[in-house]
Amino acid sequence: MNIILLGPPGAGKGTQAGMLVKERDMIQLSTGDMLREARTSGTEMGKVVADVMDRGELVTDEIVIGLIREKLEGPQKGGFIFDGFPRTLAQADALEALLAEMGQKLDCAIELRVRDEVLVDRIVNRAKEAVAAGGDARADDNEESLKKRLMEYYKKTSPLLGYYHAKGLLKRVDGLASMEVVKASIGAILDN
Ligand code: B4P
Repeated sequence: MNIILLGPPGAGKGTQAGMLVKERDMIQLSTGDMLREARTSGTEMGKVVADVMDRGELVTDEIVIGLIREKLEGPQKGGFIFDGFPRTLAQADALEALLAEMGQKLDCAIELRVRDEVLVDRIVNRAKEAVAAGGDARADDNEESLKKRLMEYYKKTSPLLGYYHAKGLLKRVDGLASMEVVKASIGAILDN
């Protein structure tokens, strides 16, 4: 089974993907995590990625698709949870083509629906909690970057909702509920 978790920044894509892989034989592919790893690599690509992420913009399709392609060549287990990918129509087309090359397809795209005000609270809290725990907040977890990340989401990513709806693959979940309730709603979709 191959599924996508879609939603604005802070909707809980990473949180839910992390919870799902603990219970299901699936692999989480988070482009956010891959890019955060790339930015610490000290390479030229890593520097470009860091600049783009800190501004709250989307990294180029070319870089992101390249990272996903590499991961799809690795272990497959019972399928993939795409967390934060695709984020553009070009990425969605590339994913369909990559899965087709592997003789696979996408089973569903799950939208986590959360109001903007709640997203801001969650991201600001995540930054505070990271600092309280003695670490550093993510460089893009501040109100200014978040404003840009939301604009990018509505402009470039939200068209994917119509794209997957037209294919009959879109499912919606109330992302405002508690993490456990969201997890149960996603589980019910997957079990059907
Ligand atoms: P991501 O790493 O994908 O992260 P995200 O959008 O911030 O959030 P996510 O939805 O995963 O939120 P989380 O579960 O952590 O992207 C970061 C950046 O990477 C992007 O801005 C972009 O620059 C770049 N990027 C990534 N993928 C890309 C792509 N495909 N193309 C181009 N660029 C790309 O949850 C957030 C907080 O909410 C947490 O603190 C969590 O504890 C809390 N929370 C979650 N669910 C909750 C719930 N139900 N109730 C209460 N709190 C909850």
